[in-house]
Parts: sequence; structure tokens; C-alpha cells
Amino acid sequence: MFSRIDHVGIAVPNMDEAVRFYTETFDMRVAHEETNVAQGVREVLLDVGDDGGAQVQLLAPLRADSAVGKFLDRSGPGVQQVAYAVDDVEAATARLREAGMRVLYPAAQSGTAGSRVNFVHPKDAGGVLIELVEHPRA
Ligand code: V0V
Repeated sequence: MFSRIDHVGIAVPNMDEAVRFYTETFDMRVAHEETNVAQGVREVLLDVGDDGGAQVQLLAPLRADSAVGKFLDRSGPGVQQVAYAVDDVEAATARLREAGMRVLYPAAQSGTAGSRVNFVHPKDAGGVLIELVEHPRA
């Protein structure tokens, strides 16, 4: 169903401090930055190495009542989601719904860099919020 781990999303209270930490401590490079008002987040994607593999996505809340704002309030900074790449987000979510999982949006939403995304509730996936990511075709 999944082609690879796309990114690991980490909730951070202060984006500038977090970017400094990841770039200076671990030599990661900023690949993309975006604000997603509908999701209530500022996002920064970091390349981990040179092989084009899975990225780290830093997520800072725009509002306290956003998904990431609530996560930080409840759990503090840390891994908020694991995102998997899929070829067809609607087909993947249809299969997961058939398997009885709660998919959070009736249809895919706008994600980072033109992607289409949806999520599986963490309570149906062993305590991990799963994001499904379909990238735009080249
Ligand atoms: C909540 N819970 C989590 C969790 N969020 N457990 C693991 N990981 C998380 N991220 C647990 C929480 O501790 C409670 O457990 C229980 O779930 C509460 O469920 P709830 O009442 O439904 O909680 P809410 O209101 O905090 O909502 C949680 C969900 C929300 C997952 C429904 O965060 C959501 O809609 N997320 C999807 C959108 C999102 O995450 N957007 C930000 C990233 P107990 O205490 O009951 O045991 S946007 C993004 O990544 C983009 C655009 C991109 O990559 O392109």
C-alpha cells in the first residue's frame, strides 16, 4: 500500500529555534517551507542526507486550537505523525476505511508542496497518527 516513509512530523513550539537545532546540530538542510492555514501550521521540511530519502517535517502551530497546538499542549514537543507516500490517496483511504479505520477527512486535503493528504486516527493505528501523502505527478 505504501511506497516509502515520506516524512516524520515533529511538533515544535518555536520554529526558528527548531530549525537552528536541526540544521546546526545534525547538518540537515531546509528543503521547503510553507504555511498551511487550513491545517493551522507553519511547516519546514528538512533533507536528512543526500539520497532523497524520508524527510523530517517540523510543525509549529499557528493557533492553540489547531491539531499541532493541541498536541503540544497535551504531549509537549515530539513526534506528531508518521507520513507514508502512496500512489493514490483516495484508493488507499478507501481500503483503510473498508478495514474499519477512521480516516479523518472525507476527501484528501491540500498538503505540503502541492501534495494531497489524509490521515488515520492514532487510536486506530497503535497510537500513531498516520498521514498518507500523494505527491503531484512529475
Ligand atoms: C491525539 N492523540 C494522539 C495524537 N493526537 N496520539 C498520537 N499522536 C497524535 N498526533 C490522542 C490523544 O492523546 C488522545 O488520547 C486521543 O488521541 C484524543 O483523540 P481526539 O479527541 O480525536 O484528539 P484531538 O482533538 O486532539 O484530535 C486528534 C486528531 C487531530 C488526530 C484527530 O490531531 C487531527 O485531525 N489530525 C490530522 C490533521 C493534522 O495533524 N494536521 C497537522 C499536520 P487519550 O488521551 O484519549 O488516550 S498538517 C500536515 O502534516 C501537512 C499539511 C502535510 O504534511 O502536508
